[in-house]
Amino acid sequence: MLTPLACLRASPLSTIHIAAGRAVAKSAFKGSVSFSATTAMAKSKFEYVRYFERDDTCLRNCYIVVRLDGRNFHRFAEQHNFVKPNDERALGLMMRSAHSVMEELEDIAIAYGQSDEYSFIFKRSSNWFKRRASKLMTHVASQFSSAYVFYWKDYFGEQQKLLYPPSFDGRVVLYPSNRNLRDYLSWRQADCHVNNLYNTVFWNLVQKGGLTTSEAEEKLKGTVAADKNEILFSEFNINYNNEPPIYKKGTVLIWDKVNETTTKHIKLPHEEHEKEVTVTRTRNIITAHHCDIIGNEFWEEHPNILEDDGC
Ligand SMILES: Nc1nc2c(ncn2[C@@H]2O[C@H](COP(=O)(O)OP(=O)(O)OP(=O)(O)O)[C@@H](O)[C@H]2O)c(=O)[nH]1
Ligand SMILES: [Mg+2]
Repeated sequence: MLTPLACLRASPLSTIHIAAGRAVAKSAFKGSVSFSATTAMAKSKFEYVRYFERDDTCLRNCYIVVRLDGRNFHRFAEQHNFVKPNDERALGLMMRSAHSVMEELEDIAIAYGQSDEYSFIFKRSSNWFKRRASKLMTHVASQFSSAYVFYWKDYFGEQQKLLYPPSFDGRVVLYPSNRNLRDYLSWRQADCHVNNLYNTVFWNLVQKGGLTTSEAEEKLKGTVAADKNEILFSEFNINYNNEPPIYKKGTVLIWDKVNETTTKHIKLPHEEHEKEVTVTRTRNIITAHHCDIIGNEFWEEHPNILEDDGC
């Protein structure tokens, strides 16, 4: 078998065709030649393959939503002994990973997550990576995945080892108006609510009520939200409204401005002693909220998340 170096040496130079411009040939090592080039340098005959690349620039003025979803997390949760139906460690780790995405990548105005999914919303005016969908999506997915692994131990400790590398799929969706974007986020939060209510009743029936999973499934067939609330209350003394907001509402991450006050000791040139001075500066930090985003209140409290529709 040829080593990579041997391959390089063996490659026939005649296959490298210089169409035009200046090329500087240098002897890199004995018996082989490599090319270094100026920017004016031309293209090899292979260059045409670039034109097979698809233009995936996202339409201007639209919000760019990148949604990630854990691959086969049903199995992943089982294998890593996630608490049913909600594992605080898992939700915390998802939040930490999303935080890392917002910190590292530019122009994300808001993120929303629940279960094994997170949506990241790039500002409609963003020009990050020239709005190329594949670049945006892959950067989000890889940053999120590596953060998930990197911070695993902070949430699961030494007892629960990470048994295999998790992965997340990604998709890009464009929304042209504030209404569309809000409806998208409302859709994800409504999904969180519906699933969480179902899962809360289901696992109470199984874990506390002693039903098998099929019996619990059968009992819940055809029930509406009010029926599920009733089962929780009458059979398990649980008021669904008092369940933790992170389970019921998911997690919203946004940028917030905070004032940070620090004390500094300054000595002016013509003064004998140091002076204590308080300095206040405004910093942007990411904050987490587990609140309703379907109604208007959240959006009225944070008017800077959405950009003007008249762009
Ligand atoms: N026990 C437990 N399971 C969770 C938790 N969060 C997510 N999951 C699991 O992750 C699944 C996420 O749903 P899906 O994304 O539809 O299913 P998936 O198995 O990831 O399948 P694909 O996304 O299609 O690959 C849930 O059905 C749960 O099984 C949690 O906090 N606790
Ligand atoms: Mg999934």
